[in-house]
Amino acid sequence: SRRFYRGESCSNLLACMDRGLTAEEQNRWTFEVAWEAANKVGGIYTVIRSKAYVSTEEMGDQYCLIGPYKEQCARTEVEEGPLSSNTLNRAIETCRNKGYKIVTGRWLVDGNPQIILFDIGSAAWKLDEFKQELWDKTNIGVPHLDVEANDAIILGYMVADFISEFRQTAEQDGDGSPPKIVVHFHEWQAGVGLIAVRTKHIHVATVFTTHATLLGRYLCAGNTDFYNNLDKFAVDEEAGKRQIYHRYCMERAATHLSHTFTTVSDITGYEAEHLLKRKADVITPNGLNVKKFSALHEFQNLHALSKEKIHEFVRGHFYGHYDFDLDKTLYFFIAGRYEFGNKGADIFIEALARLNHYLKSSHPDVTVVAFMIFPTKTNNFNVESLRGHAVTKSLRDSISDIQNKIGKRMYETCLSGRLPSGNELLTKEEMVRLKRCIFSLQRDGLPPVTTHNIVDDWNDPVLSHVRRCNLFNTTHDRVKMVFHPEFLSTTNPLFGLDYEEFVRGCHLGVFPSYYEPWGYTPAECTVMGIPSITTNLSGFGCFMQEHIADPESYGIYIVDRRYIGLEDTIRQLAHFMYDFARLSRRQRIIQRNRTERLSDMLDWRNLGVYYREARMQALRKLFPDYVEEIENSINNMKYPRPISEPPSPSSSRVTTPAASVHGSDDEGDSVDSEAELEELRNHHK
Ligand code: U2F
Ligand code: UDP
Ligand code: G6P
Repeated sequence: SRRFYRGESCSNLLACMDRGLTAEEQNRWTFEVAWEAANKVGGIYTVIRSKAYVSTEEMGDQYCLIGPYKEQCARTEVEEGPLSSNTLNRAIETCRNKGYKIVTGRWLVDGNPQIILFDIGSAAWKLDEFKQELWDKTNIGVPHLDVEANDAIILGYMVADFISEFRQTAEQDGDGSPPKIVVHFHEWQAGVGLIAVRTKHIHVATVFTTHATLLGRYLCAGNTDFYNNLDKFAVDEEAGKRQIYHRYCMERAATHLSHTFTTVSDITGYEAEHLLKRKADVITPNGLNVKKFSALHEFQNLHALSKEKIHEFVRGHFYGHYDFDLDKTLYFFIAGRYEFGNKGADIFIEALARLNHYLKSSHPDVTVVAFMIFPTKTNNFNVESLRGHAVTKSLRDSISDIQNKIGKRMYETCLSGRLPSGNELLTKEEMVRLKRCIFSLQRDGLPPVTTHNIVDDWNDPVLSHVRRCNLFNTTHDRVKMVFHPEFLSTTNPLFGLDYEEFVRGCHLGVFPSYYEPWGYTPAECTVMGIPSITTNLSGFGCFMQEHIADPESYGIYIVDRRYIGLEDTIRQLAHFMYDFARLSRRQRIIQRNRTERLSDMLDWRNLGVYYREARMQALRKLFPDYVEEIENSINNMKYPRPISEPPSPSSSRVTTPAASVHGSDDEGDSVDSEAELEELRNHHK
């Protein structure tokens, strides 16, 4: 259904002339407006930031980001200074003369894009005027108390003022032909800018992208049977009940006023069609800047290194109950915003309880440690967790001290020409010291489920579910639970690794979301070569299903939350985890190699085409003859079942589908026999 204009015959001269010209030669400009430009709030920040590299690669300084000035983030991420084009600088100067405080410069991220940040406070005195204009033109009234909405209005009108100035300046500076300007707005907060640009009749092409709908988020969080009722919701009434009617109106107005409307996935497109009443013109899936994660051939080694750090955490956390073999332990995890039901944490815990049962009865030598990383309110780390790490550290220190001394004694004895005997090596005092360490490793209770003191822990949804499912980390449990209610960082005293390292050290990411417009977490796993579980209700899951013949064999497990009942979903999830737990180390290594091979698909270098397509469609509304050559490399990527692959590593180099930019996947580790491949295949049947 997506249209690309490659190879289309030239219908007129102007169109032909545009082909092959640079953005600068065409006097073509792109602005991308987002609340989260150089301002980390949520997922949109990741979108804008990771995409910056390809955007500047394509358009150079004809590309510019726009957002609100948020001092904290801007001071550390933005290098201030004038922009490279005089046209831009003059337009900014005119706006500054109106009293607006505007910071310009370059964002210090890959691609180093130009950025314009508007200080909302500096135009706050015009709020009433802006609101009046919004009301006169659109009849949208915004309550005084909604500060976030008021800020969005101020930003929106400041941006529109700037765009209007810029267009005039660019027209004067150009060769007489009108400048081709696309302004791309993300999400409802930036969407007010789009409303202002259109109601002021500024002659620029506009694109609006929604990353989730306001109503969708609210309705899903409220335990509604969302997808089966999408066409039945009384949207105005539902928005009114939740006191977001005015926000909803702004979102809907931006959707309808845009020349091109896009959503991040088909599933959000479907949602928007019913809740915002417009079908998306283009789907613009979220990518990643794969270079950032590319560890060349190193990702398998990195896995082993990071896993060792997680082992160290586990030794400390489970001290006194450390009776399982780390070599046969698997690390599963779920992470993200703490939206318990939307992120599928409920069914994850439920399925873990079943996995526990399966493993107990059939594979009691395997242990699964399930990490849950969801930030919530805490009163810091709990004493039990800290103590565990202190006693294991003290044991480690004592041993390394004794080890040194033994070495010295051994050296002296050998120098004198004889071999040391056992009791010469380890002294009595040292034995006592070790015994004391061992005694301090005893504990009364069970290893705690959570690492922190959670505020109101009785009502915490994760803890309540864990209690209900009886997952208390007893010696008999094959599934152990660790709830870490804070995002990870290198300064974390328990883990000492950041989120990326943590992901690399794990075996499987589990993201069984119910509401997930895209879902960066499983995508990030994929580019790091870590298999993951996702669902057919997440944008990412559907995207993978559409492009890969047999996602499971590539380590992308897609749980059905759409066509089967909840009980069946939970059973399927438990079975995926159980199947995974039964893979041999070699099979896991093969699978990680395959997972990593999918990285190209998620790279902005390939996914950026959808943004280009959206911009072109918008420009064509203003300039019907405008044509741009866009090559869709995604559609040319083929990920067939890997079954046909020859088993030997040397020949797989030639036939590896869609060769990864990081080189071939045939590390010594991955040499797999036909029998093992067959086994892996059977596993997935
Ligand atoms: C949609 O995600 P959102 O941006 O709407 O989600 P948010 O709640 O705004 O933010 C989640 C982000 O917040 C970060 C975390 C995420 O990037 O790293 N964060 C944090 O840094 N500290 C905290 O304490 C809590 C959160 C949509 F729902 C997703 O499916 C899409 O992938 C995303 C991008 O299109 O848009
Ligand atoms: N994340 C993080 N630190 C953590 C756990 C998660 O920075 O300890 C990030 C993760 O890298 C991902 C984001 O949180 O980029 C979650 O984004 P996703 O698109 O999955 O969901 P959203 O929260 O945006 O709905
Ligand atoms: C990587 C390393 C191997 C290691 C393996 C462990 O592939 O390169 O040396 O044996 O990881 O895999 P596992 O799935 O057991 O953590």
